Amino acid sequence: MSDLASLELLAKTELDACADEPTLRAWNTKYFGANGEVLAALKAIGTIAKDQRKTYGQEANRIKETLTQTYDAMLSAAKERALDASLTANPLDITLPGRPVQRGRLHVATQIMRQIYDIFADMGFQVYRTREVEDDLTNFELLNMPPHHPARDMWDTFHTTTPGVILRTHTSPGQIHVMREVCPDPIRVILPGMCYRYEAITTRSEIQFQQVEGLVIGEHVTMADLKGTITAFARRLFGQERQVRFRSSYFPFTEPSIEIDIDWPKEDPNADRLTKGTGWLEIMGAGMVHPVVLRNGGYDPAKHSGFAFGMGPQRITMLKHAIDDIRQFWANDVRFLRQF
Ligand code: FA5
Repeated sequence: MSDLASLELLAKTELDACADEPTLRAWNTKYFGANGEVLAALKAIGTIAKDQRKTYGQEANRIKETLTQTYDAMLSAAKERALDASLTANPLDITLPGRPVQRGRLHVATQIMRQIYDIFADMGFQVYRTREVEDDLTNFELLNMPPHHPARDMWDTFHTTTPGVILRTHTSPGQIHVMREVCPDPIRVILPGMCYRYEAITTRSEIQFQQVEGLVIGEHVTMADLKGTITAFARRLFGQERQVRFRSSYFPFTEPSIEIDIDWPKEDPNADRLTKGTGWLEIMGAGMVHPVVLRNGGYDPAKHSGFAFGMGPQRITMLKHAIDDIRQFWANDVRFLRQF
């Protein structure tokens, strides 16, 4: 028992002398580590003669409790002192403004696509996505362009090593997919996505660009519906005061075919360049779905009619934001992208 008393006295004296965290931890190892002296005293309980064991055990545990409590209190006080000292030595000014965080934003192409989706969604159109890798049959033949049809020259094509498998040159083959899926029900969809053309890259033409196709099929769908839809779209995107002009044109998959222009404000210093002096600017091709295409999609042209249109959102964005080079869209230059 006197051993325990002198152990406590010694341990307590040494503990009181500890001034910081390292000396405290060293003390703890000495008395409570794997070979610690207090721990050894506790382990010895079993070896004490039976009649003294109870008193010895109680005393050993009391010493352990008292020392542990004092140690814990001294350790947290030492940590606090160290923190205070370091804050005084290296003062931290928490009133300084933080470093600005770089924030991302939507790519300008995504922004315009979402605007287009919103406008057509308000008119009851759904978004229908189809494949970018197509076959010759769907990209051309089923759209009324048999092999060697001269209209194929309008679409220079990337071919894969598998014969007949190509990258789609426009979103129009999506018309066939959606028609075959939902026929004979009516259709009101837009078909957005990437297209690929083996063309010389210029400031207005890329080999990879987006298109948004539109397709409406039902009974009694007329050219008036096409004109009304496109006029409403153009005015929402470009401004209510815009004039919309419909010009006759040619596409193999529509009959009649048209091209759609909007007037461009003469005050705009770029007006002459953009409109080649005419004051009108083309925004898309369109027309009434050709009877051959309707039939290829499963519809009976005697009962159903429809209209389709196809636009290039990159060209439309160039107009909206006076961007003079289409290559900027995929060049990943943040100085360009940050402007939108
Ligand atoms: C077509 O691709 C037709 N499929 C559009 C269509 C759909 C007509 C449905 C009738 C009915 P075009 O080749 O003109 O047509 O392309 C449509 C739009 O895609 C163009 O007005 C232009 O905005 C965009 N576009 C075409 N080629 C490129 C290119 N190389 N780079 C960027 N945009 C392009």
